[in-house]
Amino acid sequence: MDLDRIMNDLEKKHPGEIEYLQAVREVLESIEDVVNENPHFESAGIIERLIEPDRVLTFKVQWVDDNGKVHVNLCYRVQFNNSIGPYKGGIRFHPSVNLSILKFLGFEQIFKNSLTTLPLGGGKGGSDFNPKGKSDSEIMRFCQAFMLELWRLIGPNTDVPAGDIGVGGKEIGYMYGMYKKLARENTGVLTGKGLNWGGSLIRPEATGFGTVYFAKEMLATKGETLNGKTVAVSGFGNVAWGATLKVEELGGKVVTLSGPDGYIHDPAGITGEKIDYMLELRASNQDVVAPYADEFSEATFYPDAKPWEVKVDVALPCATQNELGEDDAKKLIENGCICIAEGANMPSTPEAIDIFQKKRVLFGPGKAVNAGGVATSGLEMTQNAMKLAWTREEVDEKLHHIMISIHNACVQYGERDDETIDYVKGANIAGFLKVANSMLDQGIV
Ligand code: NDP
Ligand code: 2IT
Repeated sequence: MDLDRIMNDLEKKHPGEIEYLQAVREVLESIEDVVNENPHFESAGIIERLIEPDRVLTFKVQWVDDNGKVHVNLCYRVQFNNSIGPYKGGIRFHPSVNLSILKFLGFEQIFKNSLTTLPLGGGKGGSDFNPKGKSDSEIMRFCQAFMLELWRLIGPNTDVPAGDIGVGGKEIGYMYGMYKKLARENTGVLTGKGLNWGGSLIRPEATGFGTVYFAKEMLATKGETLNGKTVAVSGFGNVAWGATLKVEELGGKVVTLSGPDGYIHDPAGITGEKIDYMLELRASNQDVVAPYADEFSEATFYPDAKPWEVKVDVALPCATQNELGEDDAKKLIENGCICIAEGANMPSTPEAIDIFQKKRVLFGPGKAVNAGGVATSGLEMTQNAMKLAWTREEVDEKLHHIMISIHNACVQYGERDDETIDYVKGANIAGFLKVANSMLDQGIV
């Protein structure tokens, strides 16, 4: 495989799509040897076919705010690859959303979904709509207008969106209501639904729980557990919340959370009612974590800084892409951090990953670590198809089992000669092989 030629061609076709090019390069670097050992992948053009999405829908959404002002937002759905199942992936509402970010997320989703062991293809969608400071009625009107366009492209066996940054249970509810009205059907067309209308127990917690289950498996390879460990978490959203809950349950202590305004350090630990307070902060829709330090006096707020400067054993970046750079990685290592597990998608920059890999600390990439969210979405689709609901324990057990299988797949394909594990390589190869072989089976379509 001529990696440089492929990347040069891609850069020429999609100049400036930084995140997308970054995600593709990382995967191609990992799978280069496997592709070279399997010439039939090259003769079937698997790589060139895999790195471009099947299709991208771009549309505008116009809506009216509570004061009668008209707004126009850019919206997208990227259907990347459906070789192993219907397109599946979240919807992100954030002012930073653009095609590059959604293509990187859709591309990552192909391999992540493949790792879950479930029949799920890869896709992603979203809008530059900013939910911050919007009223419930404004969010409802926007979600309805968004679905008015999107509904023709999706379906329970075609493309099944879910939440991501800025899209949680509330937004999924408004979108589902509009889809149901337009399509005149009640099906599992979206996941992350409310428990009363087809949602799965554990789905809200699943990404964070899965992240911690994966970190637990990583630590076990070094004979370590989470018990007594201090943990830095970034973000204060859905994933950060689930991860904090599970770390507490397993005997660890989360001491940070962060937002776009800075980070909170709470050496006493973010436990019990403080974890509930994270939900309140998030629901306040104001995009700041600073109020935590007013509410709990043992905590300190550090404006415009990141939690990676705090001395911890484990780091769980759970906010957004490229939030952990080279200097942050150096600080974590200097302070003795032994395990970094990515709850968010691509939160570490390539330079940061390079440092973690060279220092041989445990580093788990997002597509393996945070796959518990989409895996539990897959379990929600199964329950919807059966028209049955599993108990909390049943879903949690299945999720736990899936995270162990993903860890095993990373070990199988990522073990280095020195017996340490390259989880980036392991996850990319394991995820790739299933998709590439399915593409071969199905011909050039
Ligand atoms: P939420 O919207 O619930 O939370 C995102 C959190 O990150 C918020 O606290 C958000 O603040 C914060 N954030 C966003 N940008 C920044 C920034 N530049 N600096 C610091 N904090 C920031 O989203 P999720 O928890 O669902 O998503 C978090 C990450 O996890 C994303 O990378 C997402 O793709 C990934 N993920 C999510 C899954 C899910 O099921 N929800 C599944 C797998 C991965 P604000 O938005 O207010 O700026
Ligand atoms: O990045 C992700 O895996 C998600 N946002 C969840 C996708 C899903 O379909 O549940």
